[in-house]
This record gives sequence, C-alpha cells and structure tokens, in this order.
Amino acid sequence: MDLGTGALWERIRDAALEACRRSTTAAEIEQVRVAYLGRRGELTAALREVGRLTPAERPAAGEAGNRVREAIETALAGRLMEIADRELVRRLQNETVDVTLPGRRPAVGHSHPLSTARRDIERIFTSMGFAVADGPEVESDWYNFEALNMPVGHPARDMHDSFYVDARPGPDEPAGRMLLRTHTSPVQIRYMRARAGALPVRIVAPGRIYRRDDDATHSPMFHQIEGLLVDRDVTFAHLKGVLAEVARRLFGPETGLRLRPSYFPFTEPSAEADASCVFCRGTGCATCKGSGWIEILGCGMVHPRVLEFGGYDPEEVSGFAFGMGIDRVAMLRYRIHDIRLLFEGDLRFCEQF
Ligand code: 2NM
Repeated sequence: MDLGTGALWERIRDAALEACRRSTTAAEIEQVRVAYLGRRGELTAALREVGRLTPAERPAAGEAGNRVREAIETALAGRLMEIADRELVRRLQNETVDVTLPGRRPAVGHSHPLSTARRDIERIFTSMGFAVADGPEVESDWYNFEALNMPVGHPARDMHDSFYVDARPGPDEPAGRMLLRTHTSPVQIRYMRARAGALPVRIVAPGRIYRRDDDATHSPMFHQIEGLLVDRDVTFAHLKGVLAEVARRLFGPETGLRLRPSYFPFTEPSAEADASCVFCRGTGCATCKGSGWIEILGCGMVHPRVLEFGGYDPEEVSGFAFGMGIDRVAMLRYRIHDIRLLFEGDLRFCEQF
C-alpha cells in the first residue's frame, strides 16, 4: 500500500465522495459510511496500516488519513441533510388541505354521576353552615372502631367486614392494627380531637369507604358522607329538622321524611331515615318495593362515650350524627340498578349523565 505519497488516501477519498454524491436515501448514506468508516471499512483498514510504518513516516500518513476521514464524515452529513430537505419538500408538495371538510368536535369531559351527587350533597350542608372535613383512608383500629364505641370483640370489627392491611401507624398515632376505614366516622373523631373542646362542631365528611362485600348492590369500595353537629343543648329535634330539609333539597320540596328506631354502637338513640319515594310520590312502586318510602340514611344522638373519645364532656354538650351513602343517592337519582356500573369507568355508561 502507498500510505506515504498520498495517492491511496486520494483514491479512497474520491471513491467515498462519489458514492456519497450518488446516494439518494438515508439508508444508502449509511451503507457508504459502513463501507469506508465502519469497523471493516476501507479507510479504517488503511488507517490500521499506518501503525506498521516507520516512526518517521507515521505522522504524515496519519494526518493525511485523518483529513480524509473528516472529509468523508462532512460529506456524508451534508448529503444526509440534503436528502432530508428534499424529502420534506416532496411531502409538503403532495400535502393538500380540504378546507371544506367539517371540523372535528373536541370531546368535552364532564363530572361523574358520583361526583355530581357528592357535590350537590356537600352544597346542601355547606349552605346550612357545615364545613367539609377529610382524613386518611388507611386508619387505625382505634379511630375506626374503639373511639366509636366498638371495643375489641364487637361483631362489626369482624374480619369478614373489614380489609386489614400491613401498614404501620404513624409516630403520633395509636398502636394497633391498620385497616381501610369502614366508614368516615374516624374523620369526625379526628376533627373533634383537633378542635380540643371548641364549639360548635359542625362538619360533613365525604369519602371512600371499604367493606368486604361485592354484588349488584354492594361494592367493596363505596362512598359515604357523614355529618356531625356538637354544641350545648343539641336535641333529636334539631337532627330531624336538618334531615327533613336535606331530604327536600335533595329529592324535591314535596319530599317527606320518616324516622324508624334502629341501633348503631356510636349513637343513642339511633334511627334510620326514609324519604318518601321520589318516583311514585308515596303510592308504591318497584323502586320502593310498594312501601312508598326509601331508606336514605342512618342517624342518632352521638353516644356519650364517643363524645368523650372526641375530647368533649357529655355532661356539657350533646350532638347528632348521621351517615348517608353517596352511591345510593346517585343510584336513586339516576335510576341506576347495579352499583358496579359506577366504578367500571365504561364511557357508554358515564356519558349518559
Ligand atoms: C351513621 C349512622 C349514625 C355517625 C356517628 C359519627 C360520630 F363520629 F360522630 F360518632 N359519625 N357518623 C353515624 C351515626 C353514622 O351512618 C349510617
């Protein structure tokens, strides 16, 4: 090989530049690069030979070889740019816009029926002076059960009703097992304790709750809104007045309210509240199963022990509380017969509201 005189370098350079000029696609450019500059390329082979020259010959040959490498690299990069430009121009020339086509209407999102129901219920309560409170969904045994007058061994704590989890309580939290809250009542306990005895307490706590249940009318995750009012001289009459107004605001001004005695560990006395059926107006239909009434919530006067757990003196204050299923309200309002539809995210369902 004639590395010294430069004839070899010139020949490689001219051949490479010619191949580069003839290339019309990026793939061809790459082929040229591999043929000359690749690991087994012609120029690469020649540069390797430089190492075998005498020390005196080596610098000039190496310099000549590297100049050729740079020339080839520059030519390839330039040609690649030309090809890309040409490609773009060709695409733009072929592109046409039909300005007479009708526009595409952008998809507009909207609120899920559950969000609408929650927002409407929250508005009713905030307009009556209640604040909205929230809290953790992973709760301690103490806040979810103990503070609500459900001591160890109470049937509602049964493994069959609750999802226990491996989480550890935080540094300032009571020791004990952790679970997904089965109601939003722990929010009310946390709120009372944070108020440290201040009056009045007047909150609603909406949110997700979890129970081990799964069929057309039960989902393992569902939504509840609970309310709590604590002050001096709060009576059952206050509870009934507030709930009657809520029922009218929620289902219409003609709606009636009926209270039936019931039992909850955290209230005494306790009641279940029925609204007169929104569909038949009380004459009896399929939705109210002929009774003319639909159960909408549970309620009662806060148990003295629960007030104490909240840091309030049951000799000084009293309170009422209630819990309502948001999913139930949405299902009644939109006549949805399977609760699971609310959680599947199927747009064919969601877009109907
Ligand atoms: C219900 C029924 C009756 C309730 C009790 C409390 C608390 F924290 F104040 F004790 N919050 N919510 C309650 C009372 C909930 O749900 C059916």
